[in-house]
Amino acid sequence: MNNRIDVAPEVAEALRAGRAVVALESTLITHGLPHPANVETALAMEAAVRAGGAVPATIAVLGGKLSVGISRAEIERLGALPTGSVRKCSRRDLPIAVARGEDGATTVAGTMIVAHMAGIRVFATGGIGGVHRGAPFDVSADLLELGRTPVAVVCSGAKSILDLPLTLEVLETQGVPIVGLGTDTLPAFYSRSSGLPIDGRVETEAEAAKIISAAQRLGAQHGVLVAVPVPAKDELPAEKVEAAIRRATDEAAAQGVHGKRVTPFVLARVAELTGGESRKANTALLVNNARTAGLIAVALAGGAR
Ligand code: PSU
Ligand code: MN
Repeated sequence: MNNRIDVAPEVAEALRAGRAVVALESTLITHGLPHPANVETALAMEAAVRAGGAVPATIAVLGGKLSVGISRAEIERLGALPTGSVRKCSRRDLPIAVARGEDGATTVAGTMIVAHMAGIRVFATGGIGGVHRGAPFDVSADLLELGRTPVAVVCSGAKSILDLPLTLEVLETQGVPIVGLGTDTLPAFYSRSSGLPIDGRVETEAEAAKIISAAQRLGAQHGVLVAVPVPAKDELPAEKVEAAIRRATDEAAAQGVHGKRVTPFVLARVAELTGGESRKANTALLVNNARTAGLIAVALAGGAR
């Protein structure tokens, strides 16, 4: 591999032995959740991956190095930095952070790229980026990455701060299979269902692994989206968040917030406006997705056919 990627010994060892590894992102730590909930959640996700029998690999750029399996100390350090002080790294940002020897937080797209370079096939997060409401030309690079990088992304769909029907259209165009674990519809992050139908319902992690494995055997160069609804007891009714989302997206437009700043701005405002309730759902689904991804990675490593 190249000298710009640094893989933690435990992760490298597991990959060499063909054991299960799950990638985790870092933008969630620096831009997605406030301190100290961000650090607590990142560590809880690592523990949940382990509980499923897999090795966690949180990914970030550290001093210009693409780093796979960053330490607890690094998670704590990144999590305590002032919001916005670390570069948010999607595909187009990685060369800049690397060339300048910067620290960078990887988005879903950025994490997929680095995970694939390291040979990791499964990645867990909360929600992917998508097509923005009222700005259909603002399409997250996450969707295009899913169309070009063979990593399975386990998530709870996308937040309804986005235009979910248009997000599904772009995923279709990009050729991304959507596997619903115990669901026929795209989950809407805080809520179990967006009401939008998806095709690939499965009932178990092992069945999800079979689809990921089939994509690989077909030589697919694209990713697979594994959609896992938030646990029922932690679900937040869609109406409860809708008013906050409308207000936050309006404020973003009024204040001229655009580009990579839109998602963090809206996420932070929705969290402020909905208070602790949304935080609880957010943490619950992140930990549940990490555990689920661990089980999928174990099934894949066991040679799911
Ligand atoms: N959605 C969330 N929480 C997050 C993100 C999305 O509920 O933290 C982050 C992810 O890292 C995702 C990124 O990849 O935002 C998408 O940003 P953009 O819309 O600029 O592509
Ligand atoms: Mn965006």
